[in-house]
Amino acid sequence: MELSPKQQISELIKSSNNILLVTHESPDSDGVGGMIALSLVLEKLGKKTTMIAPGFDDDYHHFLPSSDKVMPSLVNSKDFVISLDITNTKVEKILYKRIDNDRLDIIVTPGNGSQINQDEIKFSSAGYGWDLIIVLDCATLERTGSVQESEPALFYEKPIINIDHHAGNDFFGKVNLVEITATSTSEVLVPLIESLGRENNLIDENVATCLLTGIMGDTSSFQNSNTTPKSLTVAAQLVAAGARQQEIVRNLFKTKSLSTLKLWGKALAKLQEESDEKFVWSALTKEEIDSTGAKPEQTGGLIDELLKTASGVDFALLISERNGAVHGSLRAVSKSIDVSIIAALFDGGGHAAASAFDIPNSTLSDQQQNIIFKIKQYQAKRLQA
Ligand SMILES: [Mn+2]
Repeated sequence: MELSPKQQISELIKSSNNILLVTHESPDSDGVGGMIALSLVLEKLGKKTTMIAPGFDDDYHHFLPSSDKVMPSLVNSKDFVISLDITNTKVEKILYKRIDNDRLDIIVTPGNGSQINQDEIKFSSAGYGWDLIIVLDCATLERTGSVQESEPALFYEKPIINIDHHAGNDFFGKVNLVEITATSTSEVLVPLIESLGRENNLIDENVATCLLTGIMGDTSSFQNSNTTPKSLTVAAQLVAAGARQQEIVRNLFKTKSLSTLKLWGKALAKLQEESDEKFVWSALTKEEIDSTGAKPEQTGGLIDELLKTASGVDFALLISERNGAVHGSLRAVSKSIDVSIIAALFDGGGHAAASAFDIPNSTLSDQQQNIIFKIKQYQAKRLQA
């Protein structure tokens, strides 16, 4: 009988010792919470883990246990190997000498009057030592951003487990646990973790807190239209397991830095309602974001703030300039709309309830009119039908 993805994951984990966990760029509560939860569980099972969340640097997730172990990029910790072909050379002595603290000389003394030629010396990297990679909350490997860019070979060398809930997931893993009806990757992780060890209680207070953080992040604390009965059941189970729900609410939704409030103020002041086409939108230039002292990632929670202002509309849109691109973020208010279709108008994607797109190498002044025009056209047609 063929093993289910969950069983295959369990087998792969059993046979691995040193596991790399990666989530997406501009990591959110689901990516970070899910990743830390799984790492805590794997460590309990005696595994060594490394966590990478590209660009991780925010004030919201520091309350999570072990968040200080999340690295913002792939640290170049590969061993560097200098190898010498000794078929024709005898080596009598090797020593190294440190010169002025900024140079290291490795001195190889040949024996029996032999000589070392430069072409007998080779340099290479010895690899990172991970035997398994688990990618979380990423529809494609490209979502791991700088990790894939800096070390594309890494993903060919080792087996990948792909755990996600995005409809557009392209099944890049050796094993793919993709559940598109789940609110979040953290929700997908709950039954997986349970299956990893039935005897020992793997979902302790810390693990439950991380998982609930992920679910609450992706549903905006159960406010979004993507909230399902199942997600509420899982959340109740996590609270029963000791998840510190009040702490999550305080950190994710109530504690806002001054820069975030300024950023929200700017976006709310520019909020526009297209009442005929039933959506609200706002736009922020790079200068506007910079002037508040906020980082581009802080626009993440802002779209949910726009939602609260939006009654009687189908969706909210936030356009912002991010890393040389124009980034659009969409959230459905009404259950009747699939915002991933709108994101697809600009080659983006996501879920029916939450989607995004990027228009590379462009500015708001180039794109804003066109974006709004296209969306209005789409909505006008849709609402007529
Ligand atoms: Mn997610």
